[in-house]
Formats: sequence, structure tokens, C-alpha cells
Amino acid sequence: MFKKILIANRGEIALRVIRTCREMGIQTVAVYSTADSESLHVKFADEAVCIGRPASVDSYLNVPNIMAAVEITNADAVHPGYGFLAENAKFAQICNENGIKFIGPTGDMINKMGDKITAKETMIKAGVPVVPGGEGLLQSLDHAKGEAKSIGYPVILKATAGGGGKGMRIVWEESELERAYDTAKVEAAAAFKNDGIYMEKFVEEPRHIEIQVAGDQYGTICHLSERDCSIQRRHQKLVEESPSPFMTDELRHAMGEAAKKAAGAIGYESVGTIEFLVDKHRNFYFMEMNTRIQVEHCVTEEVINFDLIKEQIKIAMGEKVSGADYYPQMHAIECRINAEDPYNDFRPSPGKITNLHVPGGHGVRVDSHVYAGYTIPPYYDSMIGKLITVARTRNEAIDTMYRALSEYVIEGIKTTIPFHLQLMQNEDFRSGNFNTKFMESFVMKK
Ligand code: MV4
Repeated sequence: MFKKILIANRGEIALRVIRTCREMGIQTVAVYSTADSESLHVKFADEAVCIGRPASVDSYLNVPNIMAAVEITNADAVHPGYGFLAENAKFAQICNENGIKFIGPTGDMINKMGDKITAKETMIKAGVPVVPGGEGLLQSLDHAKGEAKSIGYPVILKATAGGGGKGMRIVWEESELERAYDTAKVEAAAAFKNDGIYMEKFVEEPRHIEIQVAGDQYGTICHLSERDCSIQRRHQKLVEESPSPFMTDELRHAMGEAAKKAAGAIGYESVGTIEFLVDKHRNFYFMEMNTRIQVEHCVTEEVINFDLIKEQIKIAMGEKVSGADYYPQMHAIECRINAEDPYNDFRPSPGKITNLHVPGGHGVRVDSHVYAGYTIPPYYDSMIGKLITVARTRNEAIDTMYRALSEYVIEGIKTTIPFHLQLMQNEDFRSGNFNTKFMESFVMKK
């Protein structure tokens, strides 16, 4: 049904979408900023339109410019990728109102999950477990004190317009509450133009395990099992895998059913992800929903042998999902290759790639938009590629990852490859003994 898709994104995800469109016989339009004219997504698309200056607000976030590119190329759908406009309800609405299909959920679904208190209330009504704590906005410091007393310390303050860890404050005892309350409110107002904050019990040393879901416009939702994303640093994921080493068949079933209920509660249409916190007793709690395709979708693709971008496009074209759930048949691990210096606090390291050798061989997948001679611009995310390995067992996937990382040559810039090499040899990582605090105590060996 779609003849031409405009990809409102850049980098590896733009390339990822172009590849699937090619296989489906769909024409592609790339958009690019003046900093990205030499980028591979521009070269690989059937057409390309420059949409503005390097700063994201002038190009990849500039809705009028993107809509103009849609109009001049006569595209009939927009794929937003992740980041940028992927969870912008207004953009989704503008596309759909102009007869351009936004490949994702409706603006209304994005809004229902975008406000965290609304999302939490929806989950409670749907019977999805949420972290115990206050329902609704905190009205005053006294209100916060009362709630914290009944929840029991430690508690966490979160911005209702937040997400992804921005503007959170952990409070260990009442003496810290006033300061935390004030700063959380000021930060939320500055970051999200909405100073609404709420309180939850602070779950200590949780794992971050998310469930991939896919829903169609006929109300059918299936789950595609989990990804473990506990290896993160400052809310940036570094490694993701499926299945989770912490998972049991019973927990997967319970989380899968909860994820379907969560998506079903808003009549979700498209591919999406329900994020859960999982404590050491395997209690799980809804955290938030990502109403987009995610960076780490590839590990799910590898363990269930399924093209999630193709599924997302087919759902947008009005096709049905299968109705069956999907279970991991393999083990996959993804290492994010960032232009950052792991020996120097993961400081960004943009610049020219002078020499490049990409790993290959059995069980190795590389999703990347860079090439020898390419200059990584300093304006955007530092991720320059994803290395994914797949094998029958976790140990084998780790061994393949170590081998592939050892083959990878990227010269001219610093990358996270040395970090991943050390992680693959780390005893706690190898034994699956980790949670979201893992990176707080990880130190690079010289
Ligand atoms: C929490 C939590 C502990 N208890 N909520 C971080 C991202 C945002 N989505 C919510 N986050 C957390 N919420 C309660 N009640 C701990 C985190 C958290 C975290 C979660 C997932 C992955 C990494 C994390 C790192 C620090 C804190």
C-alpha cells in the first residue's frame, strides 16, 4: 500500500528502515541536515532532501521542513525511527491530518503514555503491577511528607512529564525531602515546562527488563518476549540482551501477559515496548511505555528471527498481527559502539574515521552507518553502530561477541569497544549477576 516512505531520522536507524523498505519494494526518501550530506542514509535512499542546519531543532526536529520534504517528494508515509520526533504526539497528528501515515501509534496513544501519572493510573485500572506509592501529583511539601511516611523510605520523586531517568530524585530519609522536592520541581519545570512531580517507593538494585509488543488496529496484541537492559550508565544503555539471564518461564509468562494488558489498555497500535523494574524477588513493576521502535530492537529480531521494522510498516498499512506470542529460540547480545572514550568518563569523541574494519562471520550482525573516511559530526548522539551476536547459548553469544569485538578496527576516534571487551570478560557479567547499579562500580582496567 505504501509506495514511498520518508524517513525522518538519520544514522543507523535511517539505514535500517531503508533496508527493509528495499526488501518490501517501497521507495525511500532520506532527509538530512547540512552536517549529514555525506551520511550513508543519504546515499542509500532513493531520494534525499536537505532539511536544514546541523542543530537538531533546525533540521531533524523541524516539523515544517520535514512536512515540506514530504510534500515535494510525494511520500505517503513517515517513519520516525527513534529519538527526534518519534514520540512527538503533535507530529504524529500533523502527519495523519495531512493524509500522511505516521508509522507508529496515534498522537492520542503517545499522549496517554507520555504523561507518567496518567499512564500509571491507566495501568492500575488495567491490573498491571505498578511501583507502590502515591497516585497523582504531589500538591505540597506536607503532602509529600505524608505520602513518604505511608510508603516508607527510601522513596523516589519523578516528573510526570519526564521519562528515561531525567529529573528523578531519590530520598532516603525525611530530612532530605524538602531539598529534593524543591529541586525536582524546579528541574521538571525547566526540562519539561511542567513542574508536576509524583512519588514512588524506591526499588533498590532493580533490573531493567522490557517486553516488546506489537498491536494492530483490530485490537490484537502479541508480545515478543523480553530484553534485559540493565547494563546502563547515566540512563544510557550500553548492552542489551535477550533472553534475560534473570528470566524464568513463569516470569516471562507473567510479564508478557502484563505487557499485553498494558498495551491493550490504550488500544495500542504499532510495535512498542513496556519497561519494567524487576526486583531481586522477581516482583515486577510497570515503569513506562516506549511508543516507538527502539535502538535495541535487533536483539529481539535475532532471537525470534523476525523483522520488527517490516512488522511495524505492515501494521501501519492495516495488516493484522499474527496473534501468537513469540519466545526466544536463540541468545542475542547487542553492544552499542559509541564514539566515546571509556577511559575518560565516556567523553564524546567525534571526528574522522581514518581506518575501519567491520567484524563478520557466523552469528555476527553489524548495524552501522559509518565508513572509512566518514566524519562523525558533534551535533548528535554518539552511537556509531551496534554489534549484535547470536548463538544457541548465552556463553556462546558472549564468546562470539568477544571475538567480533577483537576483530573490530575503528581508527581516528575513541570508541566503547575497549569497554565491551572488558565487560565480556567480567565474571559478574558472564554469570548474569548484574542489575542497573552494575556500571556504578565498574572500573576500566588500563
Ligand atoms: C525507579 C527506580 C527505582 N525505584 N523507580 C530510571 C529511568 C526511569 N524510566 C525510571 N528509572 C528508575 N525508576 C523506582 N520506583 C530506579 C530507576 C533507575 C533505573 C531504571 C532502569 C534502568 C536504570 C536505572 C538507573 C537508575 C535508576
